Amino acid sequence: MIRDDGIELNTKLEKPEGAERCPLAVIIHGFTGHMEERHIQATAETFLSLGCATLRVDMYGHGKSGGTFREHNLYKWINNSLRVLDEARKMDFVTDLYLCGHSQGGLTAMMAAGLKHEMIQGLIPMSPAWMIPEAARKGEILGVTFDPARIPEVIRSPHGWELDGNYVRVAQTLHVEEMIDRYTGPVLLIHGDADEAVPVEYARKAAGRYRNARLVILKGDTHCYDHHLPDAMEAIRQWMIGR
Ligand code: FER
Repeated sequence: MIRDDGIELNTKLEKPEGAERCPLAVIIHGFTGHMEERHIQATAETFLSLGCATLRVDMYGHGKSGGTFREHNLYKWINNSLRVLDEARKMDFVTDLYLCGHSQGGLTAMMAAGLKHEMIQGLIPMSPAWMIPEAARKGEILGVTFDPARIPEVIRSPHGWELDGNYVRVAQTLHVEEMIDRYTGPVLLIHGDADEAVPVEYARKAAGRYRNARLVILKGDTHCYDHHLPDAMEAIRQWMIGR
């Protein structure tokens, strides 16, 4: 557990066997997700197999962390990630810090990497949902539409979730390009070209804008790598070995 401004964040630290000092990868799940999802677990296992410790975290209002889903927003998630990175930096076995996030966690990782650029030796946004701010400015969130100038108190999805309107107000203020420009370290972007939640064009756009990026597109794969998860993990392995 790590406390962030009174909120308990559920975390899981795992270290590779036998390593005294090693790098550490912070791993962040997506919207409605948590640290035990198949693709998040696989990501942790991949880093561990490469001799890299992992720190998975359930973000505000998700998994076993404090806060409610309805009250979560991207400022809270970005603050959570800064707090977790500070905690990770203090662990005395840690050599380098990697930051990895899936979807909304990928967007969060991109924002945090911009804010803490000198602290992060590698950034791995997986299917990052970095169109959320743009979509929120246009009046859309996961297929639910609204007047962007008259944000409702609550956003209700046909899938059953409810989000406070503040989620949208916060999202509208984020300018991801500026945060991309602030992070000049190495980046690995992974994205399926049959992603149903985040268009693959956003991965191409991010790869073109980052100073030092590799882009791996998984042919025919979905948002959570339903078809080619081992290929997504192999992309991480190859990139890490090449560093
Ligand atoms: C959206 C598209 C994708 C959105 C969130 C996502 C909240 C994130 C998905 C994920 O994290 O898996 O419009 O709005």
